[in-house]
Amino acid sequence: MTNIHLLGVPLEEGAGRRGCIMGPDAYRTAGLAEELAALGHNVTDLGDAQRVDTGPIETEHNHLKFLPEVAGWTRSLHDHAFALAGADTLPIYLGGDHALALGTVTGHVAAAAQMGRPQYVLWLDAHSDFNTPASSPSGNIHGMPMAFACGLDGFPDLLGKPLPAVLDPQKLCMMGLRSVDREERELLQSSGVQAHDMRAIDEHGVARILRPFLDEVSQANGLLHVSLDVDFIEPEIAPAVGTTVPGGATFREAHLIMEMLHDSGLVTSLDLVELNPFLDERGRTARLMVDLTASLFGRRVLDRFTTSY
Ligand code: 5AB
Ligand code: MN
Ligand code: MN
Ligand code: MN
Repeated sequence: MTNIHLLGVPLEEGAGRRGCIMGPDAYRTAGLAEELAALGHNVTDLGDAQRVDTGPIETEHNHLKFLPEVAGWTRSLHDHAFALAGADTLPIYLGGDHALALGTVTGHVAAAAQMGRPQYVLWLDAHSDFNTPASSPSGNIHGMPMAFACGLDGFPDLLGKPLPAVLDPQKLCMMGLRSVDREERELLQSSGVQAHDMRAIDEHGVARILRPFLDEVSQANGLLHVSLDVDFIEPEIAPAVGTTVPGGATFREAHLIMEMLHDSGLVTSLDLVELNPFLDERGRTARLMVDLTASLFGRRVLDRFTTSY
C-alpha cells in the first residue's frame, strides 16, 4: 500500500496550443483516484495547484512564450514538489503541459540533494525537451524542461541563479525519442543524457533498455521521478495530444514499462503530462493514461511466482 497524493496542474501556457488546462479534470473524470484506491492504495486528491504571480521576468530571449506565467508555475510547483518529497507519499502531478517539469523535477532534485540521495529521472516522450532558450525553434517552454533542470545556460532567473540543485544529465534516461531538433540533439549528446530513440526500442525491446537503468538506480539507492508525456505513445491509440509524432510506443510496450517500474519498487514521483482533452476521442486517451498509471501501481493479470521464463 502506498500513500498517493494527486496534484492537478492546470497549466497550458508552455505548449503551442490550448487545451492542457483541462487535463487534471479529465484524469479525475476518467477515474484515476478510484482505480488507484481499488488497487489498495491510500489516495488523496489535493485539488489543483495555483500559479504564483512573479511579475515580469528579465530575459534577452524575447521569443519565450508566456514566460511570466510559466515562471509562476515553476516557482509554485518547485515548492509543492519539495514539500511532497519530504512527506511519506508518492506524488502524481496531473498535467498540464510538460513545462510543469521545470518545477516538479527541480523540486525533487533539490529535496534529494538535501536527503543526500541521488535523483534519477525516466523521461518517456517522443521529444527530448532539451532545448535552451537559444536553441528552441518555437519559443514554447514545454520543449525545454530538462535543459533547465540540468542547469544549461541561457535561462532567465526562474528559481534563483544558479539553481538550488541541478539534475545530473547522466542520471536522466530518455526513451521513445523520435523528434529531436538539430541543436537540441547536440546539447543532449554532449551532456551525456542516457537517450534512447524509437529505433533502440525496435531493435532491443523496452525491457533490455529499461532494466540496466533500473539496476543503476537501485544500486545507487536513488530516487526515481518518472515523467510520462502522452506523445510517447503511438498517436493512433493516444490521439489527445498537440504534438503527435507517428511511430510511438505500442500499447504493450508502454504497459510493460509501467509493469517493470512497479516491480522495481523504485518510483518515488510521477508526472502525467500533455493530455489535451480537447483533442480526445470519447475519453480514450485519458482512460489509456489511467490504465498505464494503474499498471505502474500494481495492476496485473496474474501473480508471477517465478521470473525464470
Ligand atoms: B513536448 C519542439 N522540440 O521545442 C520545441 O510535447 C517540440 O513536451 C517540443 O515533448 C515538444 O518546440 C514538447 C519542436
Ligand atoms: Mn478544474
Ligand atoms: Mn514532453
Ligand atoms: Mn513530447
